[in-house]
Amino acid sequence: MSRLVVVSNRVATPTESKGSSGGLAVGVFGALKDMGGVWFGWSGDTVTEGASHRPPHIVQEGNVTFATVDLSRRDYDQYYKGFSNGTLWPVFHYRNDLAHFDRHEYAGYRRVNAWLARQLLPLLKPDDVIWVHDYHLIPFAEELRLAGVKNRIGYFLHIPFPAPQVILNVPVHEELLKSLSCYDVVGFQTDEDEQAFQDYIVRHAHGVAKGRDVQAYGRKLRTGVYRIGVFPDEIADQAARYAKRKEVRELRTSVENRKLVMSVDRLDYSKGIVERFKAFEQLLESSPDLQNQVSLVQIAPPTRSDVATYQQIRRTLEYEAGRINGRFSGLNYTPIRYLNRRYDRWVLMSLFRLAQVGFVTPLRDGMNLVAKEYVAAQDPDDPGVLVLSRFAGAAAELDAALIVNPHDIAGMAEALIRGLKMPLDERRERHQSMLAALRTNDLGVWRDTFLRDLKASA
Ligand code: GDG
Repeated sequence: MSRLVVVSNRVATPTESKGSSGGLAVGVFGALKDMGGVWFGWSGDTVTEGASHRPPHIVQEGNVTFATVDLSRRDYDQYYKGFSNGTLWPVFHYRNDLAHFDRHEYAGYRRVNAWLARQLLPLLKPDDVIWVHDYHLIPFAEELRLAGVKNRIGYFLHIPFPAPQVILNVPVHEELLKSLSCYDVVGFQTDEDEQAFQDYIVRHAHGVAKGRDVQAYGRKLRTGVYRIGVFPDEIADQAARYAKRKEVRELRTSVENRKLVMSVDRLDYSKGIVERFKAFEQLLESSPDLQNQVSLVQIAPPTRSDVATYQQIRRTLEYEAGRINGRFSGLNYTPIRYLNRRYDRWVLMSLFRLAQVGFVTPLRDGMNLVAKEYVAAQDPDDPGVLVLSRFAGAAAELDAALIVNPHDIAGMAEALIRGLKMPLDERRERHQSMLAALRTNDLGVWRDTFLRDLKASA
């Protein structure tokens, strides 16, 4: 039987994979345990130039090998901070205004991909199935192919694939798309993403796309839509089990009898947090009966904080939270609780269950797992309401949410009010429908369908 080799920018630790953090790491580790194999990628550490080119650090956990490498400061600056997060992330989220392009960074991105591929070679066996994840590693398969690797190699893009007109802004778009064609299966979160990729192939690469079969740059590949999910029963169990713990009791006591709107995001400009704060302000302004009666808890652990655009969004949010709280706070009331720190997963799931509204309004998002986690964490007898951006991949499945346009501040405020006042019957009906969608397409289905297609390819 073939082994599975997973390649991602960051590799979860064995402890994270076994359940303490939940989510994606646990899902991927499940497949690795079933098939045996290797999880390969960056350790998360940067070291001096000379020390960075050491062979992978190996940790064995049963039949799974965790193999990680360190990056030099220059690799990190060019590959991770530069081209991945300064060019690809903003452009793929339709934010050309926040993107920059630097040839040296792109050269570093390619150099690190080539180097990572060479590090993986000695760990590979001929019939291993290789599954590469996300925008940091677009050229990875091309580098393996150049080294003579004939294995099946699949790629899953966790973020949106933008319309061709948008990706044309990246000066090296052709090289990137040519690199993608070296995979056997390229997977996307939504139909729109898959369509955008195929449109590029047909219009700009003189390729052919028939159904899921694509021919371009002298290669044949398949595309597919694999909507990433969660394990809803595990989340429900966690959310209910920890309801009596200190952190959860503290929040419940501190909000007294007020209603709670809950948001959790990595601190990122793609998540629409500024617009969300303004919508909450509008709700307070337009509904005096809700003033002092409802709080927004926004958990936003900082990420990529050495990238200038992330420093800017952080300043803007601090300003907006301060301004709105200055306007509407009372001696015993803070409308927006803005928390720049990371919480344990069980705390988040328990807080989701306490909240009457889950407020998830990204400007663009590949899927958005928080939306799914919020739904899964609800008490089915008395569930909260999800207010969800139409630009989250999750909106395709969670159409029983209150779907909003995150640029429409007044529309979001109205949806919040509707959510806060929604009768129990309607809440239950919407929740049941969304939970059914989560169950049909859970994290296991995502993983198994992708791997089934990859194994059947070539
Ligand atoms: C990318 C795509 C796609 C957040 N804060 C804390 C914490 N989290 C957890 C959430 C959730 C995960 O992080 C975030 O996942 P999202 O899907 O919401 O967003 P991205 O991080 O941008 O993920 C996205 C995803 O990949 C998967 O394909 O859906 O579109 O952008 O699980 O709960 N977890 C803990 N503490 C926190 O403070 N423990």
